[in-house]
Amino acid sequence: MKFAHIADVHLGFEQYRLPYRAEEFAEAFRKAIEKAVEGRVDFILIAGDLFHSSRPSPETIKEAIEILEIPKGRGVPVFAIEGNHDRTQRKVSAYHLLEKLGLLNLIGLREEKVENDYLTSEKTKRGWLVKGIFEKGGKTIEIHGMKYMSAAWLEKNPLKEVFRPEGDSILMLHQGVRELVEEMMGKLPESQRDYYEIRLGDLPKGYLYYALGHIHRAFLTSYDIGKLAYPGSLQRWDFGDYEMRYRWDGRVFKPMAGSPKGFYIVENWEPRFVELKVRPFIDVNITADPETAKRELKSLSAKIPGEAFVRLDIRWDRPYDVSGLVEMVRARYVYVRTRFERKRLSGGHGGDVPKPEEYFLPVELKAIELTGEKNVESMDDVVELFLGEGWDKKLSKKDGRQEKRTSRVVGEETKERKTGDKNRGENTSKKKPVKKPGKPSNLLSWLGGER
Ligand SMILES: [Mn+2]
Repeated sequence: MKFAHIADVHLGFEQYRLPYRAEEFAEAFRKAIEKAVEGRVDFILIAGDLFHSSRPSPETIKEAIEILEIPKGRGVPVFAIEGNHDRTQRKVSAYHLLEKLGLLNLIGLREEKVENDYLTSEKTKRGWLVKGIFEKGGKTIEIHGMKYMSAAWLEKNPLKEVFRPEGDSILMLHQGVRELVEEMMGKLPESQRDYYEIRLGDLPKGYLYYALGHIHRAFLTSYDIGKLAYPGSLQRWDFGDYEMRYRWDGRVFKPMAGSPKGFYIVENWEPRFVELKVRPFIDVNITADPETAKRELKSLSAKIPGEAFVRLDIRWDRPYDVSGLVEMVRARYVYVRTRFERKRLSGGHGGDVPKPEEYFLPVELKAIELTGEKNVESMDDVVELFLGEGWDKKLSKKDGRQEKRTSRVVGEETKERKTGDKNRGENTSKKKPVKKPGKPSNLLSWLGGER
């Protein structure tokens, strides 16, 4: 028994608003499907985010159809779940369309019972649980799973109550698992709830393979008696998902390889990573004076392939003109990020971290406190805070604030484009002036900005 496990394809994603990146995402998917079929897999799993959006364009759908016709033509079934990017709250998603065309089989909770060669349904109190089935040589494999679910839903419906392994089975989910995310990205603060919905122990035991999606970096581990894998996205997702990072250490650029892109082919429950050659993303981190930066970038440039996307991540304590630096790098696309970094205090690590009071007005701090704890009931208080009486008084300390704000603006991202279309980089750091609503009737225009 042999199968492919693909995830986070993101068809239709015009990364950095470059239409040709969407074509490259599709190309990676075509390559993965071709490699899977050439590798003579029995079936293919797509663990969510096949599309970048829940409403893919006709062009994107056409692309998906053309690529999924490859396994269909070879009699290789595809089993899929919807991800957070492409699930829909409506009844019918693009996946249902593809299913109707016989291009894939959709796994998960559904309102209608589905029975065919590859799907079977079980009545549960949450609706029909539609499962994949694959038979070969007198052996049957069950494929369980469902679309991306929110942390709130999963709290009310523990996975262990929804899924139970039956014989040799696979569990396919599109979720972040806290422990694994932390292993990949380091310890997360409690406030970073966006990266995961479940903990490792929430996964039901007894499955032979946990086919996960959602985390865009390849990751393989074991869980209970099975293997657990995230294939990661097929194309590089951003500059944190680099092929190579060069970090300036004060003397030289230290190279650091990132993770490969691709998917898994699993044979007899043993996953093997199949790497795809995709556009290189190079992340250059530099803290140096302009002259040094220019000189060193010039020599580093020889190591950067012409087709690469490059980020120049510049930390400075005093801004300087970066256009000279951008010219040093010969690459398809150059993205500049500048960050303000105060000179470290003498002696070792952990420079001086500014206090929130230096950045925010008391009224803003109060709003942060009220909303920070996911305390939705306090929303009325926040509205009252900003719209209630005594606004002028709440805006006091204005002078101190003006000055501190500057450093916050400098710290924000700026983009620059070397090639590609016109620079549409809006200056996001420009703050709209805070308006005080005169009468309640002005509330909407105040919240939505003026026409
Ligand atoms: Mn994704």
